[in-house]
Amino acid sequence: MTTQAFNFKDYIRPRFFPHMWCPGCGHGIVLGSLVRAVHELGLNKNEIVMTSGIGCSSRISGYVDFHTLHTIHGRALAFATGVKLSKPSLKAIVPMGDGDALAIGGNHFIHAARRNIDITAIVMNNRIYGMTGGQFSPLSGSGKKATTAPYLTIDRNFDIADLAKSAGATFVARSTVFHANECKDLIKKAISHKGFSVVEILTQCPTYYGRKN
Ligand SMILES: Cc1ncc(C[n+]2csc(CCOP(=O)(O)OP(=O)(O)O)c2C)c(N)n1
Ligand code: SF4
Repeated sequence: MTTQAFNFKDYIRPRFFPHMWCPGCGHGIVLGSLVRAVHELGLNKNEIVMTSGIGCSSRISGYVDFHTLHTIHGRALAFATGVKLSKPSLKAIVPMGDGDALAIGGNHFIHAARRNIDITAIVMNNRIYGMTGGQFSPLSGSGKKATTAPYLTIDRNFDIADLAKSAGATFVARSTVFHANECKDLIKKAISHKGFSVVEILTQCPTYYGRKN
C-alpha cells in the first residue's frame, strides 16, 4: 500500500504515445486499472515483468514502464513461465486478448492453470480478433456477425472463468471495463495472490465487434 499521489505518467513510456487503440476501445481502461493497481500495491516497477503475445490487447506491454516482453501470439504464458522459473521473485503479469488466450494460446492457458504457476493473467475479452480485422474467436458465441461469419457464428463460446477454475487456477474473477475501479481491485488481489490468477475483463471493440453486432 502506498500513500503517494498517483501520476499516470510515472508508469508509462510516453515515447510510445499516442497509443494505437481506436476511439472507444476498452483496452485503455484496462491499462488505467492495471497501473492504478500497481501503484496502490506500492510495487517497485523493477519487480514487475509483463509478457504479452500479439493483439491490440497485447500492446499494453509496450506502453507500461515495467520490464516487458512482447512475444508471439498465444505464447505469452510460456514466456512468463520461463521468467518465473528463472527469477521467482518477479511479479509476472500477462495481458491477453480472448483470441490470444483461448484460441492459439488455449493449451498454454489450461496448463498454466493446471500447474498453478504464480502468474497473473488478465484476459481482455472483446469477443473478437480485433487486431487482424474482426475474425470470430472462441469467445464470440453463437449468432454473432464477424468478418469470417457473414451469416452468423454457429459455435458456442467458452466460459473463461469456469474453464480457468476447472483447469486449476486458484484465483478467478470477472469484471468489465465499465467497472474500472472494481477491475483495479481485482487486479490488486490477483497480483497479491500466490498461484495462477485469472482476471477476465469484458471490454469492447467498437470497430469490429460493435459495428457488426
Ligand atoms: C502465429 C500467429 N498467428 C496469427 C497471427 C495473427 N494475429 C495477430 S493478433 C491476432 C488476433 C488478436 O485477437 P485477440 O487476441 O482477441 O486480441 P485483440 O486484438 O482483440 O485485443 C491474430 C490472429 C500472429 N500474429 N501469429
Ligand atoms: S480494433 Fe478493436 S480491439 Fe483493436 S484497437 Fe480497435 S477497437 Fe480496440
